[in-house]
Amino acid sequence: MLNREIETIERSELEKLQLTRFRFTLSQAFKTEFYKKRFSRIGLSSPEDIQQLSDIKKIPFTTKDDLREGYPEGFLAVHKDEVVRLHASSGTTGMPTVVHHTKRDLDNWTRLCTRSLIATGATKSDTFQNMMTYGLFTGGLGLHYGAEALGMLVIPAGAGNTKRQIQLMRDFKTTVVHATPSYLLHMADEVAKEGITPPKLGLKKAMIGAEPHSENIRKKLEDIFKIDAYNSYGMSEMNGPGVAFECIAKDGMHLWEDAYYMEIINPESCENLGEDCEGELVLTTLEREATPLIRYRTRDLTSVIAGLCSCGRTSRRIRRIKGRSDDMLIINGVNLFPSQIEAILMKHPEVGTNYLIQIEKKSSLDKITVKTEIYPKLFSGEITDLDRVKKVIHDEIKSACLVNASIEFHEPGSLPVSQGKAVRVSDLRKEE
Ligand code: DLL
Repeated sequence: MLNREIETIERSELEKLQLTRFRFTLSQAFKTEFYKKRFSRIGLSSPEDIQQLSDIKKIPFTTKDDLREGYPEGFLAVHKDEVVRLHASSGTTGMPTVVHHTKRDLDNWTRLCTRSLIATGATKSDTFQNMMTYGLFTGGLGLHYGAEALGMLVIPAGAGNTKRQIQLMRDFKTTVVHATPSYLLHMADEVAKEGITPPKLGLKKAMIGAEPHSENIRKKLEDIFKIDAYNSYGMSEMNGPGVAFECIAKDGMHLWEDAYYMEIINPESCENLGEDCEGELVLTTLEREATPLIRYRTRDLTSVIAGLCSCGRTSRRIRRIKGRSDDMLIINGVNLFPSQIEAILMKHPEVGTNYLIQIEKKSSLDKITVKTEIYPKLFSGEITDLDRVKKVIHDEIKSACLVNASIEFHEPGSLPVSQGKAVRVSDLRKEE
């Protein structure tokens, strides 16, 4: 059920609550090694030095590198006896980033996850199959506890083993799944291979997140499985899933502002941007005891949607994540986000569920190749048919992204699949 008191709170009341909670975050931050040093450098001696929310700008940003520097306990604000769990980032390079949680932190996170699920219309009568990785990655346990608290029947399937996933879905009549969009697309192919038409599985909803995906990917999934798919955004530094989530209106993700203070900045100049302006999302935890984070630069690019949502929730919404500011590719001087290519590919019914963007250096120029799986049954068998679709995709990419990409078609199942976050770019320039 919608928690009216908090989810439909008036803006002025919300801001009062945010200020009180931000002061709490500051008081916690004063107990950490990292912020103690940082605050003394900028002359902040007590949480009372912050009079209003906009004073937050007096505090420098916190970055992933800061978190790595603070590894393992530089951001810990409570006695170790109070810590009941830790999660660490899926970072593939350098030190991982770690977040400690008290019992209250976990309860708060669960509350946000339950709230998110409710916003999509899920109820205690649903059976929830969690196909995210369990472990240090937050995708597994976060929504797991949120779904249990809602009273759903939870199947902690974990990632991978697609045959077993299908078996579980059929035997226990799963109605809601939680997965990365790329895994769910892969699953659609496997379901078909088993001779089952995907809608026969009887799924109703999918919670999809943990990686960027386009609106056309959502539509494709909804169409294949005949379900409603909801975008779920979060990161381990901010607990995990349950930071922002789509509601039944599917018009942007409500960022839970009673738990996170958000800013959007220009990633280069770092100045704050207004609603509808695209920039980098910066988040401050407002409730966390064990690992307070202030002005954390997420690197994720989005914008705030102006106006209220038709669902009645007053938490502002952010647009689908366009990519990370550090994901941006520069192809012969032209800036390109993989999501732009994906949006074009997924418009075409002939294009299958998996693709890879490869970039190489050829006689000092960048060469980009878009490899995509296709459904051969959609072609008449005429080679000219294939060439026609390739040319249309090439021309659309040229006109929308200003790059000249070679388009390659591959058989379904021939491009690499990952069970977790999809790897969509292979930049071979870095290896030279
Ligand atoms: O991916 C937490 C999560 C799990 C979110 C399950 C949603 C569902 P990390 O591994 O720390 O945590 O990765 C966080 O993934 O900064 C974004 O760049 C990206 N990301 C997460 N959700 C989305 C989304 C989890 N819905 C990083 N759309 C974030 C686009 C997303 N990117």
